[in-house]
Amino acid sequence: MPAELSPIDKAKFAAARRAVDFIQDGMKVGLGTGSTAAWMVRCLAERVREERLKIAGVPTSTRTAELARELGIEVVTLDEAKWLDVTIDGADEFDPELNLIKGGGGALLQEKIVATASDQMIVITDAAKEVAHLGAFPLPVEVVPFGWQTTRALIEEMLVSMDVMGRETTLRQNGGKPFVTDEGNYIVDCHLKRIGNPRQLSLVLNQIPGVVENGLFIDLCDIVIIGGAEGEVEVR
Ligand code: ABF
Repeated sequence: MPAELSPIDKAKFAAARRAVDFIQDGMKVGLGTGSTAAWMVRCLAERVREERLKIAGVPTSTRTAELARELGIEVVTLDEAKWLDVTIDGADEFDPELNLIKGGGGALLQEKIVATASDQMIVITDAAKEVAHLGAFPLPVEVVPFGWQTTRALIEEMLVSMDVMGRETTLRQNGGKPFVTDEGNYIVDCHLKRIGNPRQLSLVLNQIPGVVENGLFIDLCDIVIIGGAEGEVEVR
């Protein structure tokens, strides 16, 4: 573990390093997005180099693809890989059922597609992401730019009848302009505070015309690895 890391980065590194132990030679691996996933890519690249592992990596964002290539990991498309042995990714929140909120980094669409096309999903995280109920972290909802204000209004109208504590939505900005995802879409962040029924909310959100995908990952995470500031890890 690099000596100069902050406590939170030590926790992220510890979780990322432990997750890489699950990787075996010849695997096809989904490479997540975010700072914790970036540590995982670095640790995986070290194993590939030292053990001459043959790994095919499928990135979940352009920034992860760039990092993986820079570090010497073979990058392939999901269609070339067809199906993955495992995806390792971060999360913004996880609950006792290992359901997640993801998308704080804006990569939720590729992340959910890649995680779904994997035999196993391992989430690498730190204790601050653990919640009793999802929702304190604003739920990202990816929408097409066409008519996004109407889509946002339809989301808010739908939220009125949902089991949530908050119903405010905001268009994610990037330097005074709308944040644009790798697919050229926008993100509406839903400030729900507490989500009573994540499974129902995820299904209903994706029925709204203009909504591409939402950041609720239901029944996708198989293992969560929680890193600690002293370098310890808990695997659940
Ligand atoms: C990514 O990991 C995103 O879905 C999520 O927002 C992020 C968590 O970021 P970090 O690891 O930097 O806390 O998969």
